[in-house]
Amino acid sequence: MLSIGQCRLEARVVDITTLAVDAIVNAANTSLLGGGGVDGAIHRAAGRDLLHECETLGGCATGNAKLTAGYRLPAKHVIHAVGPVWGGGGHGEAELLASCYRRSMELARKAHCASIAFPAISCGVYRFPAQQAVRIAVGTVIATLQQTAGSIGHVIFACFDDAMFRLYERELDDRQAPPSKPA
Ligand code: AR6
Repeated sequence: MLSIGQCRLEARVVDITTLAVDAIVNAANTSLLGGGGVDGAIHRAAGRDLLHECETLGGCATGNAKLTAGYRLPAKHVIHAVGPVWGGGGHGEAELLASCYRRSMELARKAHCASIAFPAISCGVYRFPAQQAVRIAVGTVIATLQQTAGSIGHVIFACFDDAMFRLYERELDDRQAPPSKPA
């Protein structure tokens, strides 16, 4: 766990569809019409009404995100972020992934969310190297929190397996400021 100002950041091994937070982030594709992985799980748990709202959104560019209601999910909102497909690293993948986290935080703040949970965007079917993705995820969320004091007091990095959880734990630990020396 790590605190940045008033905000708590933590990693958990959990199915993101079970989290009763103000917003969960979906690792979507540009159509926003569903797919496999976490996207499929979110659509299954939210029900058909989520798809109907997504159909009105006109898709979403890579690196961007769009917000919907959560419908039958315990989460109030879903933020559909479109991560880059890993193509070796020379196609702006790192910046596009960072942009997903920035845009998701921005939309969550605009919707007055106090809590948000992220999956490891692009780390499944899109094959982004996990360690680099985790560094970008944590670094971008921290930078966003430092730049704008907003409503968000709790960020959860939802991991599907222990290996991913350990990467987030290490990254959060590494960014913990060293305790100040006694006078
Ligand atoms: N809760 C938390 N994490 C999960 C869950 C879950 N229920 N299910 C999977 N993960 P992926 P991508 C993890 O493939 O790489 C879809 O078809 C998973 O272990 O879902 O961004 C979309 O429609 C991995 O660490 O997303 C797109 O076409 C992470 O979530 C495409 O896949 C992301 O894996 C997007 O690919």
